Amino acid sequence: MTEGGKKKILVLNGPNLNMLGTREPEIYGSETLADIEKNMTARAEILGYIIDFRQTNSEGKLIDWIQQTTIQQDSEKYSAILLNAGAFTHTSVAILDALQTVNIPIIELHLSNIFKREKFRHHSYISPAANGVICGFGGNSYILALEAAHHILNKV
Ligand code: CA2
Repeated sequence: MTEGGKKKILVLNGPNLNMLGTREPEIYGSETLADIEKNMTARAEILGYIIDFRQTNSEGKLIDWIQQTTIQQDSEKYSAILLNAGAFTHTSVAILDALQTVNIPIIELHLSNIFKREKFRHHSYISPAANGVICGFGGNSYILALEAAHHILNKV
């Protein structure tokens, strides 16, 4: 919760998502990650949240950020994690282990519909730790994930 009384939501983006909007628009859409952050921040403001939006290409950094949510002081605490782990979704037991120590809602999200794509993308190591998964709606997956977290946090 921030000093202004708003809940904070951590939005984590994994490898290569910094390249959004530069290629493969037929799969990922034409929005950049900055566009997505802007749209999310606008929606979050209406719903009464502060968004902390981050991207890294490093698996270790993602794990550090996830771990920090479990050790933060009250004033710094996050209310939910929204996670697009990129390709680590399909490879990382270490991210699953980190998520399993978290006791706030976790929404896994993807821009593309991973089930419509190559078979190796059909399996997610991280889904068992998530409250739910949203995929296939392009940049709008982020807004839908935020709405999902809002529903969980407000039990509506
Ligand atoms: O659909 C998603 O959001 C993914 O998490 C994106 C990952 C992919 O490995 C997952 O299977 C599904 C890849 C992100 C890379 O995005 C790029 C976008 C444009 C140009 C280059 C990379």
